[in-house]
Amino acid sequence: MSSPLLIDIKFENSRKFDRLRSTLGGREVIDINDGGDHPEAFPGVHYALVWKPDGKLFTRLPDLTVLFSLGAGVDHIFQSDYLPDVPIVRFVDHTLTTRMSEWVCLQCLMHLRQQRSYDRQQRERLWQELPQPQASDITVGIMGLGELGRDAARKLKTLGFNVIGWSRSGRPVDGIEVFGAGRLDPFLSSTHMLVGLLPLTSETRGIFNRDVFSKLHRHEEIASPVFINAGRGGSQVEADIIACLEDGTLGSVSLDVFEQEPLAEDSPLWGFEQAILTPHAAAVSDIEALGHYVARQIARFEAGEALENVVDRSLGY
Ligand code: NDP
Ligand code: OXD
Repeated sequence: MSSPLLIDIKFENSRKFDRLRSTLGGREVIDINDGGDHPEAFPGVHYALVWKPDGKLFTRLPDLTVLFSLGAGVDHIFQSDYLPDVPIVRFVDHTLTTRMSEWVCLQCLMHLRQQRSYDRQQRERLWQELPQPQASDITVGIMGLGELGRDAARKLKTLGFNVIGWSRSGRPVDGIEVFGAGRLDPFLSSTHMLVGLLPLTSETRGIFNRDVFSKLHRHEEIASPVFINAGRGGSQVEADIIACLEDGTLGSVSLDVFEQEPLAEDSPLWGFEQAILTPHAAAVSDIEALGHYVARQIARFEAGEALENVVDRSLGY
């Protein structure tokens, strides 16, 4: 008999849950957040799909065999002290990747074309041309060259930016210079716009700090250096970002992720003209694409084929 799929996602409405269920080919789905009366344990449940799960959930799943993440990131899963030794499959999906690249390209262009300054000029009814370097005058350095970083790199290149990248392994990526983990300083000193697309792990926590920002390359004609982050807020030190915006070490930022989410109403970050903030919405998982993906992975698993996009637990991503 096929195992149910248990879900621990806090859906904002039941329509999303119904859309997810409709993609799962009739498999029984248990939504533990539906307000129903659920048993203490779920024997016979082999699969679970989670987003920021209750840490103790796994103690209730004695037969768990494969764990799926609603998102590309899995730091939310590693926070549990009760994580069983089962494969963790993260979500890798074309539409997610495409939308992330749209967000990254949009931010780079916003800063290149000084849109925030033009917004102010519009409010002030001021007719004034600003300097206009072209994309090829700017080097975008991407930290994290995985599924998302590689696609963003390709699209930024198409827009004309010089693109370089930095990753743990330094694995080559077509068409861009890649710096390995030990070559962070030369990477930073060539970079005008720093893009963070890193997973949150013990190694990347707090990596975007004053020391890193102070090594970036300034372009005199735009509000630079620029820091753009859509990886995880835990990788950035917000007190340093604020201080660096205040003293000019950073010219402008775009942030989609924050140390605490939602961002506190009294965070000074809200108030900077040169800070573009979005509410962890750079690339939201499409619920139907997710359902199809999970169904396909379960079918592979049950046919004895390898699961895809399994997290390396020793690396944490
Ligand atoms: P991948 O696992 O495909 O890529 C991760 C990249 O980071 C790899 O290039 C990896 O290096 C690099 N990396 C990891 N650890 C280190 C380290 N210690 N030092 C240097 N490089 C490191 O992830 P994705 O591209 O799919 O996603 C990246 C992150 O984006 C997710 O983990 C998630 O946090 C975030 N995200 C945010 C979204 C949003 O809406 N804001 C949406 C989706 C994802 P190597 O190539 O050597 O392995
Ligand atoms: C993800 C996210 O990890 O949306 O996919 O943050």
